[in-house]
Amino acid sequence: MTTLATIKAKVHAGERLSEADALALYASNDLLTIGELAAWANERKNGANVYFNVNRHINPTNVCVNRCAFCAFSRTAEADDAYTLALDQMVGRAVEAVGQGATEVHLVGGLHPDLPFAFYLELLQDIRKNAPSLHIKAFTAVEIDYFARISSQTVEQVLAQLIEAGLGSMPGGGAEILVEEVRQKICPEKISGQRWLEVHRLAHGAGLKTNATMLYGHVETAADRVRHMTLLRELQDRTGGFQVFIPLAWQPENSPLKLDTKGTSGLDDLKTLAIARLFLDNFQHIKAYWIMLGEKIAQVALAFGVDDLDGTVVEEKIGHDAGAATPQSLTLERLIRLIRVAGKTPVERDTLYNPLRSF
Ligand code: V47
Ligand code: SF4
Repeated sequence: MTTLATIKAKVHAGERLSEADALALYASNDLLTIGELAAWANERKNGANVYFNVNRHINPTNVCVNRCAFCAFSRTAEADDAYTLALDQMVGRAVEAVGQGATEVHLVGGLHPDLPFAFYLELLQDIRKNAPSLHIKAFTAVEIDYFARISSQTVEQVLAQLIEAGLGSMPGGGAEILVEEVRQKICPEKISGQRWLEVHRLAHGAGLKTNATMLYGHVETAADRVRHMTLLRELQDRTGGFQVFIPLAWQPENSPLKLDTKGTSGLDDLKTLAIARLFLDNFQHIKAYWIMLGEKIAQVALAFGVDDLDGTVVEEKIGHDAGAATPQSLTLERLIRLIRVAGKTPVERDTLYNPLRSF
C-alpha cells in the first residue's frame, strides 16, 4: 500500500511517482504534508523565485463552431452578443499593451465558421509589424487543427506559416481532460486527446515551446486527472517542449453543463497544484492561474509547489463569462506585493521564462 511516507521517500530520492502514488495523494486529506513535499520539490527546481509576466489577452472572436458543454464563452454567429474583432482593433490593443509595459500578447479564440486561415496570418504579421517587441503566444492545438482543416493543409504546414508570420509559442488550452470518455461528455466535437498531444508534439518538432493545461472540477475523476498528467509527462519525456503546467479550475456559471457545484474547493485547488508539482517531475514550472483560482488561493499556492502566477492579463473573457469573481487585470505592483508577502522573490519573466527583472 502506498503511504505518504513512502511517497515522501521517493520524492526525496528523486524517484518518479507512479499513478498509484498520485491517486494516494488525491485520496489523502493531509494537505499540509503534500504541500510541504511539493514546496520542497519546487524549491529544488526554482529556489525562491516566483515568475509572472506583463501581458495582454486578446480573444479575436467568441463565435465558435463547437459547443463544449463547460464553455460559457462561445456563441453562434447569429447570437446577439457574438463578436469578431477587426484586425486594426486587435493591432491597436497590442500596441496599447506595449505602452503599458507588456512583453506578451496571448491570442486565443473560437473556431469561426467563415474567417479564412489568411486572416490569422495577417493578424500575426500586423502585430509583429506594429508591436515588434511583443512575443505572440497564440492559438491552442484545437485552433491549429482547425486551421489545418479549413486551409486543407497539414499541421506542419500551418505551423510553418504561422511561425513565419510571427508566432512565438503556443498556449496550453484545449487539453481539458485528455481521456476520451471524459471528452465525450464535456466536449464531444473537440479534437481528441491524442490529436491534442500530436499537435503539441509537432509544434515542439517545429521548434516552438508550448504550455499544457488541465480543466478540472467538472465530471472527471481523480484517476482521469492522473491519466491526463501521465500523457503529458510521457510527451514531455520525448520532446521537452512543454514549459509549464496550468491546472484550470472550472468556473461553472452560464455554460450548458449544469452540475451541482459552485466551483472547485480551495482544498482541491491546492492539492491539484501540489500533486502536479510532484507528479510532473519533468515540468520546470507549475502555474497558479489567478484568474480562475482567485488571488488568495493563487497566493497560498506559492507554499504548495507553485512558481508561476501568469501575468497582468487585461480583459479576460473565458473565465469571466463563466462567472469568475476575480478582477479583469492585476497591476504589476499588485502581483509583486502578492508574491513578496508570501516570502518569495518576484521575477518578471518573458514568455519563454527568461528572467527580465527581479524585485
Ligand atoms: O481551453 C473554458 C478553459 C481554456 C472555462 O497557456 C475554462 O499560458 C475555466 O488555456 N472555466 C483557455 N476554464 C485558457 C487557457 C490559458 C489561460 C491562461 C494561460 C494559458 C497559457 C492558457 O480555458 C480552454 C478551456 O480549457 N475554459 N471555459 C470555464 N468555464
Ligand atoms: Fe469553442 Fe473553445 Fe469554447 Fe470549446 S472551449 S466551445 S472550442 S471556444
